[in-house]
Formats: sequence, structure tokens, C-alpha cells
Amino acid sequence: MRKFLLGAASIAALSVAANAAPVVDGSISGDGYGAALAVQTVQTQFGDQDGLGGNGSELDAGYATVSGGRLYLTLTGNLEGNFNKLEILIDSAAGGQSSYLSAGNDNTANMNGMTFDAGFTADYHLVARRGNDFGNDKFDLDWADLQAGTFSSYQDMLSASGQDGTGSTGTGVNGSPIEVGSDNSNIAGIIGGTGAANTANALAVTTGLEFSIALSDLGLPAGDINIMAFVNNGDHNYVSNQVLGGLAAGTGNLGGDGAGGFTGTAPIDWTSFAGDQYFTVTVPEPTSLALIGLAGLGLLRRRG
Ligand SMILES: [Ca+2]
Ligand SMILES: [Ca+2]
Ligand SMILES: [Ca+2]
Repeated sequence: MRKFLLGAASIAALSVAANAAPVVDGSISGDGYGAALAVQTVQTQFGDQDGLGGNGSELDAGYATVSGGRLYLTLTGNLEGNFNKLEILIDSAAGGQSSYLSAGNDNTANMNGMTFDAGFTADYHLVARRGNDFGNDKFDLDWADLQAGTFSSYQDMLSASGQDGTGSTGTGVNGSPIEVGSDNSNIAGIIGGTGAANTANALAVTTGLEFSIALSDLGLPAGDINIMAFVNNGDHNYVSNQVLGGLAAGTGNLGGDGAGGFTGTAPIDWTSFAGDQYFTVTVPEPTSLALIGLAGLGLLRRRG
């Protein structure tokens, strides 16, 4: 019995070491995220970043972990520097939206009526965009509390005041700064088209967009956090085929009507596409780990 508890203490110590917080720099290298929680299933129809002048957007894979009271999320791939939008919807709190209703930021009302997959009720919405605005390279981020219908918008928020680099937002609707790392250097990964994505190539990409958000700004989730991410156009009304969880091979851009047509709005019905267009990260229970650790320490002292 004693040996078992000492073993548990050692395991707890190892777990703490393994769960060191990722560095928010736009790369999963050295972060200990573990296996991808979602991998792209279809080639990109929003342009392939190929290192030969091609420029575009692709979502290769999604990684997430919870450490030190914060959610860490990396979406590997590219976000074109033309103010196209990376939409991240988070279901981390009880209740929420099964049908999207904008908090009023940007032109996100163009997505009003978007129907989420069963099991996903959106509570928070992060919008990231990067590009050159009349000679000024910038990266902007919006954070919206969908249940409260409130948002904060942060302009040109990276420390290097560019499209890539690292930085933190201020506070507003989010009570703790949101940390961001952007590294758009990937020129491999999936290729352009609508065929089946090469899974190995998608998993080999280590760079993209990395975020850290305080759990206190996510409704203090105790169980699972569901995350969906997709690339949209500048006005939030022409959805690409780059979604995590992914769409079936052969699926092109969804546009506004779900079939590639432009209608001015994008109330996409995600239930009409096979599979779950979201992925799940489990929030660990730090209290039970700490208790096991304390029990082990008590025995160590008694032994000494
Ligand atoms: Ca990192
Ligand atoms: Ca929810
Ligand atoms: Ca679906």
C-alpha cells in the first residue's frame, strides 16, 4: 500500500513536469501538446502556401492542452495575410448557442443562423485576422462572449507590430490577456484542391497560430472544452473548406449557402456535413492530482 502511494506521488510529479505550459510562439515544437486532436481531411480551396509565390490559408491540424489555469490551442497551417478570418468557436460553459448569434463585432452578423453540430453549444468566439493595412502590417483579434452578447476588439496587437510574432491583448470582455503567437512560415502540409488531404503531411506541420486563454474567461470549465475552427473570408460570408474537425474529401468551399455560392450571408448548417466539425480537449482535475501528491509527501516524511 505504501509503495503504491509513493508510486502515485512519483507519477504526480512526472505529470506536473510533462504538463509544463506551452510557449506561445506559433509553434508546437517543444510544447508537449501530445497528439493532434483534429487532423485536416480535405485539401485547401483557399490557396496553398507553397513557397513558390502561392499564398493562402490551410488548417493542417489542431492541438490543445490545459495547463496552469489556461487553455493552450495551436492550429497549424497558414492564414493568408489579406484579413481573411480565422474563426474559433469555443463551447466550454453550460448553455450557449446551438445557432450562432453575433455579439456585434466586425461583420460576424453575416453568420447569424449558423447551426452547430449536435453536442456543441458555442459560448465564446475568437476572430483572428492578419494583413497589410495601407502599408502597416498588423494582426487583430476579437474576443466575444456569445452568451452575454459582448465583445472586445484588439488591433495591431503583436509586440513586433507585424503580421507575425508574439503578443498579448489587453483586457476587456476577457478579464485576462489572451496570448498569441503567429508563425506563417509553413510551405508544406496539405496542398491545394478538394481531394483527400495527406494526413502525414498535415501532421508534419509544426507552425501556425497559437493562443492561450484563461479558463476564468471560458466559464471555468471543469470537463471537456469543445473547439471548432474554420477559415472564412473578410466579411464572414464565404466559408472555406478548411474546417477542424474536417470535412469529407471532395468538399469544396462552402461559401454562403454551403455549396460554394455567394449569398451575402453564411448561415452554414454544420449538421448537414458528415462528422463533428469540432474537437474536444479534456480539462484535467488538478485538485485530485495535488491530493495524491500531498498523500505521497506525507508518507515520505513519516518514512524519513
Ligand atoms: Ca509553442
Ligand atoms: Ca456551451
Ligand atoms: Ca457535422
